[in-house]
Amino acid sequence: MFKSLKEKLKGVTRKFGSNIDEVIEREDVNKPADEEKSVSQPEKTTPTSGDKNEFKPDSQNITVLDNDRSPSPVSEPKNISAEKQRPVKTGFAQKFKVLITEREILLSEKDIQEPLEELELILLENDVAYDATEAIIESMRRNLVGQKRKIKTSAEDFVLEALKNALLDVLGEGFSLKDYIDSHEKPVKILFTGVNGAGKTTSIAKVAYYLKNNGYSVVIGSGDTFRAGANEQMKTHAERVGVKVINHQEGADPSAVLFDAVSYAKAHDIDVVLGDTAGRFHNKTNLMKQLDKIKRVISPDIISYVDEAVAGNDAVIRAEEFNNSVGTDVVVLTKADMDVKGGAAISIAHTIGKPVMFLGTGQSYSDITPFEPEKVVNDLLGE
Ligand SMILES: Nc1nc2c(ncn2[C@@H]2O[C@H](COP(=O)(O)OP(=O)(O)O)[C@@H](O)[C@H]2O)c(=O)[nH]1
Ligand SMILES: [Mg+2]
Repeated sequence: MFKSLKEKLKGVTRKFGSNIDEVIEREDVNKPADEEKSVSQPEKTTPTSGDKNEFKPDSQNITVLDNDRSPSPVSEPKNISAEKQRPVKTGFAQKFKVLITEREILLSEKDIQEPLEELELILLENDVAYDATEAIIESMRRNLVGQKRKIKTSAEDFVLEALKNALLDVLGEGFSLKDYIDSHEKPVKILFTGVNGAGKTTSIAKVAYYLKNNGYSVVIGSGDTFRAGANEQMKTHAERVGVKVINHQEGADPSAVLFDAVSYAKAHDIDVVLGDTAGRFHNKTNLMKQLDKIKRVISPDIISYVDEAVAGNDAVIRAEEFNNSVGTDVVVLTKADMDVKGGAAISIAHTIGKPVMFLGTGQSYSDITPFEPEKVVNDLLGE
């Protein structure tokens, strides 16, 4: 998932890191000697043996970074001047590339201009919408430039933190279907809408499977009465995941099908109704009219717009149009497993102002993931 974007983000984070390291070096070169001493009354000792395991850095807030490992805090104080130990230029340099204390740094726009521009280009090239890209860049600028900032471990970690916050800002809060169901009157009625082939029917089967596994009862309304074979497809899925499906004949009024599904749920104490719809009609106006009627007849609690993550910016534009015409509460992004860019997943919530509810991540019924921004960002940034 989002492989190309992940790699590019890794590369640009490194660039930010090395730019910031240069600033740190420059500050150190310019720093008067007595100021340096005043940082931590040093009683200078240097490691005496070649055994790496014996090396114990000096103060509580020193972190040793191995390029191949994640940072690990090291305690056991000794009295080495931390400032003077960074970067380590002894034989340890091979193993411990960077050794820094927690320190403060003041960056100017110029110091990070190049990687910032590169980041902007990477986001746009990976289909992150323009507005979301600008919001991310602005957040990076705000979090890095113009004020003294604390760097706790390495410059790269410092940048990762800023990037994480910037991405979390645009991803919004996400949407927990379980929490929604738990706090609403049953049955909760969820309508799935969106273009043909986007993955509505498959997603309904996956959501039914997900809800069943989480202890909720489900009925499906086979509301795509327009396409020949849609009923059969839905029936097969429903049988496989073990969920009741309500259907009428091909060409029937979808509002009537979904009305029956809701009545069935009420009569059988079922928690959730999942309503399928046609992605296409004779023309767009008719499709909109049909959706309007469904809305009037069953008053869905959640209108879920389904589109493919792989469609990138097109998915974002379609979702926005759909939200403006029919109204949308949440978005389901399918085929994220085939999406190397991740642009739609990153920008759709920011652009349309509605959260992503699920990511479809494959062809199996279990290939559906609740969209949790923190997890998505950690995955993107390789944590
Ligand atoms: N790889 C992958 N394929 C998916 C995913 N979701 C749906 N599909 C496929 O997309 C195609 C269209 O799905 P369908 O549910 O019929 O779309 P609908 O027309 O919107 O109902 C089918 O071949 C699905 O197997 C997904 O998350 N990953
Ligand atoms: Mg379908």
